[in-house]
Amino acid sequence: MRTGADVVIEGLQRAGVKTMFGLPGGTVLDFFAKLAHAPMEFFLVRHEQGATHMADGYARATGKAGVCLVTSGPGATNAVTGLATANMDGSPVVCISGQVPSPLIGNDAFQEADTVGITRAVTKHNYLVKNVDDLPRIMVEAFEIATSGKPGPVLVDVPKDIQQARCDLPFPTEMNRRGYRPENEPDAQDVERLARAITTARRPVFLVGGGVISGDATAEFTAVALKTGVPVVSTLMGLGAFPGNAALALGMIGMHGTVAANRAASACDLIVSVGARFDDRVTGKVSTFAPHALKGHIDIDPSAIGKSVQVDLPVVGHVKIVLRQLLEAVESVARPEWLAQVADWKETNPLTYDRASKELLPQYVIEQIAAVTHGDALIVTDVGQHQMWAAHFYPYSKPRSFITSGGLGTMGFGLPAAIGVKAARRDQPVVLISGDGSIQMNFQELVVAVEHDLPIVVVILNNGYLGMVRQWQELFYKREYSGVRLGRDARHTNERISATIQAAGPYRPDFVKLAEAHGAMGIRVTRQEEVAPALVKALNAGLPVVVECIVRAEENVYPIVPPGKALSELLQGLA
Ligand SMILES: Cc1ncc(C[n+]2csc(CCOP(=O)(O)OP(=O)(O)O)c2C)c(N)n1
Ligand SMILES: [Mg+2]
Repeated sequence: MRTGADVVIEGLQRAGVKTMFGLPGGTVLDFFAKLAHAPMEFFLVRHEQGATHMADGYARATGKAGVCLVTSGPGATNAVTGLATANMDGSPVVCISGQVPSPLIGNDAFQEADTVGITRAVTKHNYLVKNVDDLPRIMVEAFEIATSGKPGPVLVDVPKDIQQARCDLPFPTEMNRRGYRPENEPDAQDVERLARAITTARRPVFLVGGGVISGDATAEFTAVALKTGVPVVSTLMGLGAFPGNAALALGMIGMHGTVAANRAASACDLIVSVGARFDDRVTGKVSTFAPHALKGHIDIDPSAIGKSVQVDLPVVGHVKIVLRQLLEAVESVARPEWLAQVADWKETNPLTYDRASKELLPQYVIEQIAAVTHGDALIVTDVGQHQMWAAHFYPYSKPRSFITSGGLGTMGFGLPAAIGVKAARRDQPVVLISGDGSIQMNFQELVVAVEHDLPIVVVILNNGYLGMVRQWQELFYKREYSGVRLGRDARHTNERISATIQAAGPYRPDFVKLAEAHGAMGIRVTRQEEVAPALVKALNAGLPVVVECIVRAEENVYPIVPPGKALSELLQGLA
């Protein structure tokens, strides 16, 4: 007899799924019984948040849907942060969750949670399956919705009785759902109007975002940028969409953007977002964003247009199709003055740090990672200062080579995401750049990398702090440190810190021992000259390695645009 559980497994296979991440429980045992015979690699995680980030990492590295499988109640609620993370960054994740038997729904049954209610706001779409005959259609739709239009997570909640019920219906051959039709084809007049604006602009800028990467349109974007000769600024999510070493590349814009990118945005007369949504970390104070510029916006998601900034030249469509048409419609225009101006900003304000220091600085570690991997690794990050240094000091030249939680900024994303990335791209070196705070949020997943022979390199930039928060307390809260000291006595007040650090004893936890306890290798690095050899050893070890780098504690990320300020008001720090 073909059951609902068979339909789900068959649906996954029809979607080409070969890898799944999850953890069982009472309401998904029917799936797991079938999974035992399915030709798929199953990664047993240690926390369901890990499963969602692994699926998300897999999806970001490949563009294909990443799949996770969790049980009802606490399994599903543990998955919420991962779904929200994928949702904010437009990553195609399909999450199958078990649910208590239909007759018990609403009874506060054991391990019951209103999973569709809880996840509605953090998924692109979700389903509670009420009739087993809906399942073949829902499985097809789930993958179609996750991967089309603006990609995003889809959750399918399947009550236990539905998993066990008989289903004889075939899978539909194509999706036919009223109300969901991504508008891939742009309006020709909109494209024409934008092309004319680009051609006639005197100080134009492209703002490239993650949509160019998820839309597999980096070649098209590069062609348009080169043909038009328009300088390119990037969001965090857009890094890798345009070669970082190109003459037209001005680097990242926004709160931790480069001087050149933020000056260019403030001075331009046209800014065209290509797959970026004018997030507040990008715009700074919205009323002051690109004050002299017409705004163009290419996006597959019509609801993204005009959401935070007023858009003059909208184009709704698939970025790849739009850019192909734009390439035909735009003209090459020489703008020697503008290009000389941005080149000067770029040259006189490179991203830098205290290079003369004898101390081990976090930026130095990232430069060494770049040197040792020849800028060719897949870099995954957590969230904090280390994430911004990873954005600044590693040269990204390929799409899907920088994988980070941008929109939600989820600490704990990095390690499981790196595992998902490595599971998808075993041929590539994968380096996670994490912080001593973030890594502790999902450290338990390291054992999954060990068990599945995924030799990732985990670099922990240990500054003894929730560093990004400490930086804000230093710069914007008069250096009143509170709740940010890690590893040593967290009660130390600011004045007592420096005096008591040495006396306070060793950092806890001991990351080297923790790595070893998980079956990985652990290396601690405290001096500059130890960094490159440790990285080489880690990259060649053939097993997961944690490289803990004890870096200067109170180093700051510069430039920084203070919260609520205009991009033109960025602070450059001492560097
Ligand atoms: C789950 C979660 N909780 C809290 C925050 C707020 N937050 C942003 S950065 C940061 C500090 C991160 O510390 P660490 O991982 O050590 O990185 P560092 O900034 O020191 O490089 C915190 C607490 C967050 N982004 N995510
Ligand atoms: Mg830290």
